[in-house]
Amino acid sequence: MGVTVQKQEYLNLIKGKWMPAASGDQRSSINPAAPEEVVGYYQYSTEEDLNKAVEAAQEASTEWRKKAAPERGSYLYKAANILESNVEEIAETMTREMGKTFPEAKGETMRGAAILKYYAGEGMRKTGDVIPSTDQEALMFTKRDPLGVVGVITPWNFPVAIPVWKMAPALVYGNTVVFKPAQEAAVTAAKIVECLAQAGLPEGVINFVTGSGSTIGQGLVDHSKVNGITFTGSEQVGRDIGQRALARGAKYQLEMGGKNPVIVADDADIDLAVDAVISGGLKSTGQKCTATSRVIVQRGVYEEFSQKLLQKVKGIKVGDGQHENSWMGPCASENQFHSVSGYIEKGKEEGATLLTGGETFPEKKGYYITPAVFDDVTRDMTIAREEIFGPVLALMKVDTLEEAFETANDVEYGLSASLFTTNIQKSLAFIDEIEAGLVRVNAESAGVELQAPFGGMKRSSSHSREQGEAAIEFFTSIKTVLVK
Ligand code: TAP
Repeated sequence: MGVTVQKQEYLNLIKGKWMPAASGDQRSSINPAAPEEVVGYYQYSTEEDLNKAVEAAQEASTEWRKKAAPERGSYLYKAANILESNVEEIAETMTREMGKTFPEAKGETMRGAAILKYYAGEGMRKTGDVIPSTDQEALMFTKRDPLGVVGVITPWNFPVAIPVWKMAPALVYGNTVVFKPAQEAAVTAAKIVECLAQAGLPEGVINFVTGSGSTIGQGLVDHSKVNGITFTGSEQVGRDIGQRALARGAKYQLEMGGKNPVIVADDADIDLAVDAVISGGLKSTGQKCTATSRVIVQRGVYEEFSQKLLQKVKGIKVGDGQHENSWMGPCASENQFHSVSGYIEKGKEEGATLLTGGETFPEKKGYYITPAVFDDVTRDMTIAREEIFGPVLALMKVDTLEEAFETANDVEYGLSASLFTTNIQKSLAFIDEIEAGLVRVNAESAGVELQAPFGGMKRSSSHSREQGEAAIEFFTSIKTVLVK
C-alpha cells in the first residue's frame, strides 16, 4: 500500500457547502495501530450546526421527492463510480482510522459501490400494486411516499458499508438525509460523503454533521423535523433512541448487537468448520455484529475441532493491517481495547480456561490483542452471554444437537447463527428452531449479501430489515389509494 498525502481537516456538509462547526471546535481521529498518528480532524459540531443541516434537508425535500425515481437512482450510479475510482484511498483511510486490514477495507469499499449500484437500479423498479376492488367502478392501488428527512446514525465498525446501505435506499426512495457517523470513523465517513457530493446531488439532499452521540445523535433523534431515524450500533444506545423516537411519533429502525453461535455437529466437515470459525470470529478483529462469538461443539468431535482450531489460531499474525503479514489488525480504539481485555479477565475469573491468546503488547503502543480461545465455557458465564466485540472465541461442549440448539438460543440476542453438519435433517431442524435473523448452514456466521434482507431477532433489532428489497419498508410509507 503506497503512502498517500492525506487532507487533514474534514468539514461538515450542509446545504451543499463544506463548512466548519459553528463553535470552530475540531477533534482528532487517530490510528489505533499507532495512537500518536492523527488520521484527520473532524468537526465537533453543536446543535446550531445540526439545526442548519435538518432545515437544509427539509427545504431540499420538496423538490427531491418530486424527481422521477430513475433520476434519483442516476445520482447513486455516479456516486458508485466515483467511490470505485477512489477505492484505494478510502480503504487506506479506513485501515488507518479503525484498524481493519487493507484487503478487508478494500472489499468493504467495493461493497459500498455495489450497494449504490443496486439501489440505483431500485429507482427503476415497481413500488406499488394494483389491488382488485369490490367496487367495479373503482381503481385501487398502493403507492409509496418517502418519509421526508431521515437521520442516519452509524457505528465505526463498517464505516463505508453501513452508511451506504442506509443512505442509498433513503435517497432513491425520495428522502433527504442528515448523516451523523461514529466519531472513531468520521474521516472515512467524510470520504463517502465527498463521493456523493461529487455525484452532483442537489444541495441539501445529503447533509453531514460530525460530533458527539449525545449532542448530534440525540439531537437528530429528538428533532421534530426528522421523520425517520435509522440506527446501527450498541443495544444500550439503540434502546434509548427507540424510546425517544416512539415518544414523538417518529419512525425508527435499530440494528444492534449479537452473540452469534456456530454449532459444530458430530458429522460436520471439521476443517470447513475450523476455517469458518476463524474467518467469522476473528476477521475485522472480531468487531462485526455478525462475528462468531460462541462455538458450540458436540462432544464426539470436540477434541479434534479444538485442536485444529488452536493450531490455526496460534498461527494468526497480528499487525497494523497495512502490511501483508498482518492477518488481523488492532482493536479499533482504546475503549474497545479496554473493554475486550476486561472480558478476557472476566472469562478467567469466572472459571473458563484460556487456551491461547489474549496477550497485549504494551511496547507496541497500538491497541493490539492476540486472538483468544476459551475452553470450558458454560452458559452462565459473562463471556457466553454478553457481546464482546473483539477477537475472543468461547468453546462450549454439548452432548446432543438439541442441547446445542437450546444453548445457542439461550441469549438475549438473535442476529446470526451457523450450523456445520452433513445431514439435511439436522440442517432443516436448525433452520426451524434457531432464533436468529441470519441463518447459515456450512457457512460462517458473518458475511451477508447486499441483495438479501439483513437484520436480527430478539434484542438484536427493532425487527425491521435492511438491505435488498426489504429496505423500502422502512424508508417509505404506503398509501392505499381508491379512485372512483
Ligand atoms: P454505539 O456506541 O452505540 O454508537 C453508534 C452510533 O450512535 C455512533 O455514531 C454514536 O456516536 C451514536 N450515539 C452515541 N450515543 C448516542 C445517543 N445518546 N443518541 C444518538 N446517537 C448516539 O456503537 P458503536 O460502539 O459505534 O458500535 C458497536 C456496536 O454496534 C456493537 O454493539 C455492534 O454489535 C453494533 N453493530 C451492529 C450492527 C448490526 S447491523 N446489527 C452492525 C455493526 C455494529 P459517537 O461515535 O459520537 O459515540
